Formats: sequence, C-alpha cells, structure tokens
Amino acid sequence: MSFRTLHDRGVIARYRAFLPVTETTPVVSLNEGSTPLIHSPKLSAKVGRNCQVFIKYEGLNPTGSFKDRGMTLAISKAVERGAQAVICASTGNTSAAAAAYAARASITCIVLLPAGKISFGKLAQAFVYGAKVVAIDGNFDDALRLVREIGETEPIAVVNSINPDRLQGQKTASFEIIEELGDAPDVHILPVGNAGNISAYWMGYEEFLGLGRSKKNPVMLGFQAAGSAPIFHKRIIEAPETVATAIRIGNPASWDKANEAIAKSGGAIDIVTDAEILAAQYWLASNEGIFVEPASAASIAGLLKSLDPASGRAYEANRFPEGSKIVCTVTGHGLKDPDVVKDLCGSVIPAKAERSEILRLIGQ
Ligand code: AN7
Repeated sequence: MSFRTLHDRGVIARYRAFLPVTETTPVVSLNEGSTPLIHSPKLSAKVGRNCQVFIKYEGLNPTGSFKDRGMTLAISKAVERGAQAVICASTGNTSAAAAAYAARASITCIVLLPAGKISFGKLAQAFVYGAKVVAIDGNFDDALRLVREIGETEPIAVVNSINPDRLQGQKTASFEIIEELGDAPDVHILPVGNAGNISAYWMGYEEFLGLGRSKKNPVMLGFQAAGSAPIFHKRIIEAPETVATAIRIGNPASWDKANEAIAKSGGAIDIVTDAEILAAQYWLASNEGIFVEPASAASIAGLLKSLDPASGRAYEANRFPEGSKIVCTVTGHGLKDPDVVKDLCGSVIPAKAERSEILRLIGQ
C-alpha cells in the first residue's frame, strides 16, 4: 500500500513529465527537492546596481546535499532494472545519498571512499544508513576508476554521475529556480568537483528554454578549489588537495559537459583558495544565517572574487547586467563537516552558574 501525503513531493513526483520514468517505475523517494531559494540582501548590496542574489540551499535535502535529487532517480531506475546492489565512489555526499536511498529500496549499497578524506558527518551517514564502506588507499579519482571497472563485470549498478539518471534528477534544481523566479536567472554560480552538477543545471536550463518555460539561459560560473582545479588548469591534477574535501577531485567525469555549459552560456570556470572558501563559509553563516559545508561556500567565495578587481578573477561581476538575478547554489549542509570550523569554537566564555556573573561577562 502506498501512502500519499501533502508532503509527498519528491522530484519524481514534481517533475515526472520531464524525467525518464514510466507509470511502472518504482519510485524510491525521501521527498527530496523543493529546497528554499533564499534572497540574500547583503550579497545583493555587495553586487550593487540593483542586482539580486539568491541562495539555492541544497543542504536542506533529506541527506543534507543536492545528491538526493539524482539519487532518487538513479535508485528508482536501478530497482526498475532489477538491481540488488549499487556501488559508488564518493567524496562523501554521493555515498550518503546512495546509502539512504538504497536502504529505503532494501538493496545493498557499497561505497568506495578515499581513506581519511571524508568528513566525519558523511562517513557516519554511510554507516548509519547501512552501507558497506570500503576506504581505499587512493583518492576519489582512483575510487571512481575502480567503480567503473567493477560495474563492467559485476551485477552491481553504478550510481555515480556517469550514470545518466543522476544528472536527469539533478536538473530539477534548475526547473525549481525557473518556476520560483518566473524565468531563469541571469547568472548561476556553483561549485565544481566531478562536474556533474553544473552539467545537470545547464541541461535543465536548456530543456525549459526549449519548452518555452523560460525566456533565457543564465551565464554559468563554476568555481573549483585552487588545489583541485583540473578544468581551470586544463589538465588532470594527480594529487588534488583542498579543505573542501567534497570537491577534492582531479579528473572530473563530466569535464566535457561542464566545458560545454560554460562555453555555450558565455560563462567561466575559476578557482578559489581554501582561505577564500573558509572566509565565505563563515561570512554566509554569520551574515545570512546559512551554514554550508566548505565545498558549497566555493560559490559564495566565487561571487565575491568576481566582484574584486584585484583578485585575478576569470569573470568580472561588472559584466552582470543592471538588475541581474544571480543564483548561487550551496550544495551541502554545514553540519556535514563541523570539524572544519572547530577553531571558531574555542572562544567560549567560562562562567559560574550565576546570573550576576553572566550579566557582567556579556557586558549588561
Ligand atoms: C557539497 O559526493 O563528488 O561537480 O562523491 O559534495 O557535481 O561533483 C560531491 C561533490 C559540490 C561538486 N558540493 O559537485 C561526491 C561528490 C558538494 C559536493 C560538489 C560535491 P559535482
């Protein structure tokens, strides 16, 4: 028996007509998607010229990242094809989503992670959702190579974004933005790791433009971490490094698709340093109340870099037309990786449990 409720609004339910599903596809959903598009007055003021900045807060998906949009599709289709097991390589968020949706579908999930390079929150998710967790002595790119090889010979469905169902699900974020703004934004900024998401957003924007549901496509601006920037440098990075472990990727699977999105949209790919990423993460949390993980803050750091003439930016924000609508996707929740902000947590004010002392200490 299936219980449908007011909240039964996963991305397959909302966008069924635009997705590769049929009446008989078994929908495996956790009511992902329909995430908030939050106006940022302070970022809008920084951009100026009547531009408006919106944050697409993907950390509010069921497992705390945008990966749930693609995973509902990938797991539903895998189950439809009779899969008993799925496998993925991951920097942490894909594995969390795969493990959750596989649990819901009652199938086995195997995740290959780069040992020691996954935030604890994400590792905890893989375990608590019941995945088999394999930590390899290698990086994400090695893990993805192994997953591709295993997928070719074994009866295990690969649910990385090389599986086209993943990008189909992820494109729904563009649909939501178009419906909320009444048209596509002028500029879309997002972090880039394996480059699936920028490719999926572009696919979604192109699709709705083709259907007459929007009137334009945005300029796509992608930001990689400076130590993990293969697309920016136009070469594979053998030993990628960054504090933003989610995007610690040296050989992105959707490299060509990302380049196409950037070229066709008149956009750019650029880099942000770890220091810029962490500063943007703190700025967004302490100024707008939105706590995102470091990889996600790359989009905010990227917008700030584009505003700064001294930054060596690849795209100048003064090219945004007057009154532009700018969307920054923030891809994952800050609570995924609290260790990264632990230095901020050292300055507690010790006090006796006494009203007068507390008032004195807080300057009242
Ligand atoms: C928070 O989970 O690749 O460019 O294995 O977790 O589509 O790869 C995560 C990627 C951005 C980059 N922000 O997106 C994985 C994984 C967060 C992420 C990205 C990731 P893509």
